[in-house]
Amino acid sequence: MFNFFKKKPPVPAQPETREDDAARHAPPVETPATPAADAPERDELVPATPSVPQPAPPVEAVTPEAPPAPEPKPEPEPEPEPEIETPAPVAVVPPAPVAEAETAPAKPEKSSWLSRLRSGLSRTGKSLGGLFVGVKVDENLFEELETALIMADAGVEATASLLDGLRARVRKERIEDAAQVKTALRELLTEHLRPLERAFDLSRAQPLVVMIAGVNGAGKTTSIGKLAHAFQARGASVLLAAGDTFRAAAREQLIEWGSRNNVTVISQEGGDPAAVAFDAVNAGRARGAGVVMIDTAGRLPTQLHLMEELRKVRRVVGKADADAPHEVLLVLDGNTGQNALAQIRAFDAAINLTGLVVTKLDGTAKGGTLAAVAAGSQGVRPIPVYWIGVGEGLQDLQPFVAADFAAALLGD
Ligand SMILES: Nc1nc2c(ncn2[C@@H]2O[C@H](COP(=O)(O)OP(=O)(O)OP(=O)(O)O)[C@@H](O)[C@H]2O)c(=O)[nH]1
Ligand SMILES: [Mg+2]
Repeated sequence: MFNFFKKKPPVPAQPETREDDAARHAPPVETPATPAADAPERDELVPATPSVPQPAPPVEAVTPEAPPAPEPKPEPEPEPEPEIETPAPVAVVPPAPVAEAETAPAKPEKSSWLSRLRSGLSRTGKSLGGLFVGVKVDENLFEELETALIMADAGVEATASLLDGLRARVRKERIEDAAQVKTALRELLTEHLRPLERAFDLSRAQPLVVMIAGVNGAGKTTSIGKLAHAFQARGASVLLAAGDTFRAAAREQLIEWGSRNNVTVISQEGGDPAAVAFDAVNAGRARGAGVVMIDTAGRLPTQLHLMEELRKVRRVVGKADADAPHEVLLVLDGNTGQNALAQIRAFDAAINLTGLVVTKLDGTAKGGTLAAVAAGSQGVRPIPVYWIGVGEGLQDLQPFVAADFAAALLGD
């Protein structure tokens, strides 16, 4: 447990955090007590309410009662993280009892989530895959393919490149059978998407600090819950930071995921998301956690002050650990279509993304957007897609595999 109220020795200078904005997330001012002389330095991270001085809301570490992994170390105190100390007035909420089936669901068969991906992308699968049935290999087929790829949100660059490659191959190999053209397209699509396929390296830092951002409702919090499960299965101890301090429900949602996975959640009622992230990284270091995942509130790229807030979270995390965040992930709703490219561009400009998580591919997504990302359409960098979401369950986040995705796009 931590004493987040205890006087903290000077935190490394935080010039940028002092300059920060009036807060969207400022907590309600109920007890306008003047901060004591030894008020925690966190106050520097909490946006001030202009006229009324206010104490920093308490940071809570919601820790499961008997977690297997992150054992609070009674002593010794870690040198560089003085604010993470021993017991204190911190709320420790034991996890709600969870049904066995929820905590340890049977590993789903690959075929089960693949078939969900296939059915999620079936709109594109039918329109693209259907073109090859009982037709001659002629210019008409190529034209229809072009239209279908554009309709699937693949974008003009990817569509042109795929069709050029397909035409060349059909010519070179003298393909006359439509089914073989389909196979060739599948191979070309796989190669086209392959640069987005990248394994997530859990071991390159400890703790590995992962910041998660995205527009409202994209699936950030749910994905964090699923990732906590996956990382634990790979032997990593996990700590979560409820950086969406604006909505109580958002905090509770993350705490619920923490409880399902038996991991500690650092949270704070109201206040500054950057402060929560900062504390979580320090807590993760003090506890020897393997991964710290920072949830953030949803925001639109057009909400410039909220994008600035996200930059601040990233900056402040870097003050707790100079190399952090090691991964900055954008969660994209797979149903978003071409607008996803604008989201990638804007979030990348603000916080320098290292990866994507594409959710809700079990719904009615067209899926072609990833081909557009791979082609660098509309000025996006081809950022790796670490995972795809294919359902709401704990196991429904799967690594992105180019060949599987290409097959689903063609209805195979
Ligand atoms: N079918 C399906 N639903 C998903 C998937 N991922 C997330 N969801 C659902 O999408 C909804 C929103 O998910 P959240 O995780 O709360 O999204 P968020 O980005 O944290 O939302 P805000 O914090 O409000 O911005 C929830 O109902 C999730 O269960 C997925 O891969 N498939
Ligand atoms: Mg959320």
